Amino acid sequence: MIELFGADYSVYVRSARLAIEEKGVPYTLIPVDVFAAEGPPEEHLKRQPFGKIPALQHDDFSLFETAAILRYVDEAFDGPLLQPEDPRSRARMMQFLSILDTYAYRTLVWDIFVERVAKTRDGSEADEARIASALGPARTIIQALEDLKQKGDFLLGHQLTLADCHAAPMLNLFQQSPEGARMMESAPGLQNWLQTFKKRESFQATQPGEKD
Ligand SMILES: N[C@@H](CCC(=O)N[C@@H](CS)C(=O)NCC(=O)O)C(=O)O
Repeated sequence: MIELFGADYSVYVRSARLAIEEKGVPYTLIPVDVFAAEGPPEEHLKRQPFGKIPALQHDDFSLFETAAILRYVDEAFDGPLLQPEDPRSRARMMQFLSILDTYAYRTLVWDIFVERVAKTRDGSEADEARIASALGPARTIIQALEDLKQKGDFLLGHQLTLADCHAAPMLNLFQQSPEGARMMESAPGLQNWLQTFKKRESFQATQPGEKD
């Protein structure tokens, strides 16, 4: 049985959960609050020394870093293959994962979604300068993802892969901001893909509770 430590509102936790759900592997989500005022719990720092979520435990095997978790889940369990076999498609999948980690997460989620949507919901004021300076980089990210998106229901065409599991949570939050919604309209391939992906059972089963 897989134990996944994290919170349902985290995009990284949701990526891992999407892959686990798509594989059809049983798992338990064990709540960890890394944003607690006193900092991440001590026992979590033993699992994830950087204080981030998720972390995975499978029998005596512990693992952190979402890209590694995604690959492990695909390779260690039966179920549909979530990685292409052909080297070029596999490389494209890794390219999506890397773009999402390196460029998209901070810009789309923290600089735009958190500022415009999450903070406002909590009654705080958005940092307009931070949002404004993120819009150019966000355009580059969305255009790059749109250019890489293959024809078909999934990012890589006709096979659901780890790239879909990793991209959907981030782009879903980004699209909740008016800036994100407008930018996604200019990337019809990506927008249609997200609308289709959001209807999947795995996406429904991993909806966050109260907080995003
Ligand atoms: N490189 C990590 C990043 C994970 C990450 O940034 N998770 C966020 C939640 S979505 C987190 O734990 N943030 C806590 C913090 O930055 O203090 C991974 O791939 O797992």
